[in-house]
Amino acid sequence: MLQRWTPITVNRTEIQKNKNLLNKIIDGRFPVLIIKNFYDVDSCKIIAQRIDSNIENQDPKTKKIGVSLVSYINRKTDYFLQAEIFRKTLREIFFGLEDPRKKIHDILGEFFSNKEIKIAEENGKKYACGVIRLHRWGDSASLHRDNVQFEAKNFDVSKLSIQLSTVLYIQQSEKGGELVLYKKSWKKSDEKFRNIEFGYTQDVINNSIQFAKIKPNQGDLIIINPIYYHEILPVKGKKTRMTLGLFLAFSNYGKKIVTWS
Ligand SMILES: O=C(O)CCC(=O)C(=O)O
Repeated sequence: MLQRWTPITVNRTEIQKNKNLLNKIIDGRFPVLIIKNFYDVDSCKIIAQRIDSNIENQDPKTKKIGVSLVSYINRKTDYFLQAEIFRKTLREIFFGLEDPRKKIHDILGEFFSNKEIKIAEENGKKYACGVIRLHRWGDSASLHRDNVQFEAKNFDVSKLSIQLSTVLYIQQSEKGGELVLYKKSWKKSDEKFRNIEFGYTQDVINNSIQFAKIKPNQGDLIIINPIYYHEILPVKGKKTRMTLGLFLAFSNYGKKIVTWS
């Protein structure tokens, strides 16, 4: 029997008093930290409108705007080239609004006041900062986990031992599109359950584990430990599910937290 694994939900103002919340996400005691009303809803609407009117019209099949490192594991030069190209695109999308990526950096600064928060850099080149993902009617993301330490050993960010993932909900779908997190973290022997295209078969999570189901809510920010298996259920309805994703990583004793996408 699947059992609930309960999320932690807070308002932005409660973070100062609860700085150790992220430790509970890192060690898997809780599946997700949901920060309610993190980013202005009207700004979310403007961003969604810009995506709808510009990007969607140009290429209605686009699944993402921005660069995701896992798509460039063996193409490091291309990754850094594309990161620069999309830096400009994302700036245009957020133009005149509070940049949500800066706001994410600021909140990380509140959690980790003894560390410096910076976009990751390697050989003087900045990593990509933020990827907008679009899920339309019928789209889903099958069971997967994210772990740069295993996946992208030739990038410097892979040397950091603790990785978290932040996701800002820019727009939710009318129905469906829930994020489901399972209390099962990835281990190397799970690779036998890997799908050819993407993700893992359901066998990787046996049916006796806890899970959490999160309904995206415009303006909320979630923080998860992405080594725990998760999936996005199929989106239903005409409204595109839109998110902004950003990873962060650090080591316990290092002075820096780096971010990338
Ligand atoms: O969009 C979400 O709710 C979760 C995103 C996700 O699955 C991921 O970043 O790996």
